[in-house]
Amino acid sequence: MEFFKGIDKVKYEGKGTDSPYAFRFYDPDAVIGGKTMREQLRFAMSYWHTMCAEGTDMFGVGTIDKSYGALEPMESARRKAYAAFELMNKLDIDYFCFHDRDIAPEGATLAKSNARLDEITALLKRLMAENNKKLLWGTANCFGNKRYMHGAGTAPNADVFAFAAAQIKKALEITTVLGGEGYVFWGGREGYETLLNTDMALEQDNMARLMHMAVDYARSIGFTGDFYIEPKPKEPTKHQYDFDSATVLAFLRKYGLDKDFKLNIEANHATLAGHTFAHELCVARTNGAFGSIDANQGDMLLGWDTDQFPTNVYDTTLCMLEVLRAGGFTKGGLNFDAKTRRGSNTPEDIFLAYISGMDAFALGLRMADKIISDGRIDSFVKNRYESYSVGIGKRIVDGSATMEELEAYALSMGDVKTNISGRQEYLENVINQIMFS
Ligand code: XLS
Ligand code: NI
Ligand code: NI
Repeated sequence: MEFFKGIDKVKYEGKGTDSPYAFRFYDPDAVIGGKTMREQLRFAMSYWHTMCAEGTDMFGVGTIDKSYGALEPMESARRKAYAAFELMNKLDIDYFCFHDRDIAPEGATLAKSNARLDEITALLKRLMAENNKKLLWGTANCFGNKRYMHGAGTAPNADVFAFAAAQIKKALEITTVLGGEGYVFWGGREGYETLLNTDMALEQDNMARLMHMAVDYARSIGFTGDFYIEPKPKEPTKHQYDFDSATVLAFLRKYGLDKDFKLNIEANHATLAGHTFAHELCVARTNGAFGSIDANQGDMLLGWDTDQFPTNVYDTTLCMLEVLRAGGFTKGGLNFDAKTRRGSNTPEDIFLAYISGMDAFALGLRMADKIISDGRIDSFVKNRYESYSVGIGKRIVDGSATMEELEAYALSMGDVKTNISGRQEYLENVINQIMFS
């Protein structure tokens, strides 16, 4: 059964093409920065947005039919699986990511939900082998069901904690069966609305307990992938505990989880936290915690997670610059945690959206590689900190300088004589010169 009729396999046709269903910049086999673009970018399809989200919002019903012609939920889940692989094949995407509840709808009991997951997991495993597709990461949806109204791992009710643990246990099992290269904890409703009813210390201790249990269990059943926390500052709760990269790093270190977890950075979550996407990536990278990316973009005029397909090439360029500086992806990749707008409600829109996102990141990779080989930015930064490579600066960096010595040095200096320009405008123009040359 073909679900996306009339759309052929999307291919690289280069800048000259006039086809909307072609890649202009994503040439999977082209080598950029020492690896093929396919290996550098590791694109993934998000099951929830692409296969499931129907365009509902606070003010209206769905506008996009994602039943795939089925009337019954499990039949729809089976068809979704086939449609997902057709879509990945046609877009030449190697990976996908899912929440447990995206692939199979929740049943009346936990046991029934698990049986449904087993059935669809077996189907996915077969389709993955037949189509040579891989699982970038799995996760559990511990936020949609009403039982999680006060959170899951941070719920005030121990029964809810237990239910979440059971759900995560199963999600770890199916992720392992499917050879998942990662497992994500996104905070969902792990946060709070008011301190008047909240024991913040206990909630965070419990979240860490759940993560320790999850890591130990996953390793015991043979999961060899990476664990990620995906920071997000707000929405759905007012205060999400995993606010941003720095906050998550502090949490991981406090609870001794920093050896087990890396970060999954989402562009739209970065801007919600008042940071740039590149800032969040840089914090992760410079702390040895860069893992994976949820590739999307927000709208700077809106204060929520709009999860739009990424098209801003400055952002994808600065993102890929961080990725290249981190040495590239290992087990992570670029997961399009993005959905078409409610008004873009046809299957064609989904293809056009992925093509624009993939091309925007392909351009970003090409530009980032050019910026590195151009060398002007890197050498400017290197020179800017030159004073730390000799004399007193070298002693500061070595750790041998003392307060007394620095005081004596400052006294002898009189005052600081040179403070060179940061040349921000020049550097911004260098980026433009490289990008548009
Ligand atoms: C929601 C998150 C979510 C995670 C996976 O804002 O981005 O989709 O990526 O649970
Ligand atoms: Ni995300
Ligand atoms: Ni998000």
